[in-house]
Amino acid sequence: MDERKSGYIAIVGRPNVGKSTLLNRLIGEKISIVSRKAQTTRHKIAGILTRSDAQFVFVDTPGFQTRHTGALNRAMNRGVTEALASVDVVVPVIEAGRFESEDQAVIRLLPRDRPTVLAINKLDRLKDKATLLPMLAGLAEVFPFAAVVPISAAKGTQIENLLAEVKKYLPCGETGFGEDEITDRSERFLAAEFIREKLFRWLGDELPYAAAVKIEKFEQDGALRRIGAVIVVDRQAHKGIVIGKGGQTLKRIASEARQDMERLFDGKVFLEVFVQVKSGWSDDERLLKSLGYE
Ligand SMILES: Nc1nc2c(ncn2[C@@H]2O[C@H](COP(=O)(O)OP(=O)(O)OP(=O)(O)O)[C@@H](O)[C@H]2O)c(=O)[nH]1
Ligand SMILES: [Mg+2]
Repeated sequence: MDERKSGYIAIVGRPNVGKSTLLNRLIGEKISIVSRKAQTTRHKIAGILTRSDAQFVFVDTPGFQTRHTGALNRAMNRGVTEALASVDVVVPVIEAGRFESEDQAVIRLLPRDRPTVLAINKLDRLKDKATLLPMLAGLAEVFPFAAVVPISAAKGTQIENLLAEVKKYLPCGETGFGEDEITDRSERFLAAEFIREKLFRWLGDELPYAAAVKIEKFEQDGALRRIGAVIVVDRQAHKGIVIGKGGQTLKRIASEARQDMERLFDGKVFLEVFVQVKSGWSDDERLLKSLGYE
């Protein structure tokens, strides 16, 4: 019987602190999408790291919303509170040198009965490392953290320290995932997410929030995958922007997403992407369900 340490760890925090970057760094593969814009992650996704002595199941969550309302944001916040309720260890993420009221709001949500290891991310951005000390002292008064670890998810700094602190609080028991499993999500889900990441990269500041991605076809033929996807937008005018002049924007989005898929799936991908207008999709509970929002 396998009696390693194993358990679930929720990664939570305000939007844009680097939660998804951290998840990818922890498991060493890109499975969670990242962008410089806030509110990139919309769905919980687990990343699994299996070592000889422990299995860590990290759950990346959407950035917690304090300002916006609407069905999509409500669904995203629900995902965060559900994750907090069901994990063994909590890793809240904040940014070095930047503790805001939104971070405070996340700290208020944390369950008091769960070991909580705070990660202070983007250490590489901090010019004067001495400013960390007063920050650490202040944080100790905010919440009884089991440990506080300054890290850089982007550079990979102090990640082993974070893992060592988390491991201390994992229960012993049977591991739930196989040795080579890296996520709880399907390739179909990941394919949609990779496309959504490119929308964030190529589509200005507003449009990515008004778009969703749906996979309509996913067929596997040996090492070849044939994938058909639809980008759902809110308005007719958005459709033209996504397609771009002579189809250039859509082509770039599809090509970059396909490369990410081929890397992760380790096989060739034929990807077709269309654009469809569905007004009000982000505030329509039924439509949200059909797009995979629980
Ligand atoms: N300099 C620096 N930038 C980082 C670091 N970690 C993440 N970033 C950047 O911060 C931005 C946000 O990263 P994400 O990983 O998408 O942040 P997130 O917390 O998952 O954001 P949401 O999903 O929107 O809540 C991206 O531009 C990352 O490249 C870090 O350690 N150092
Ligand atoms: Mg994210």
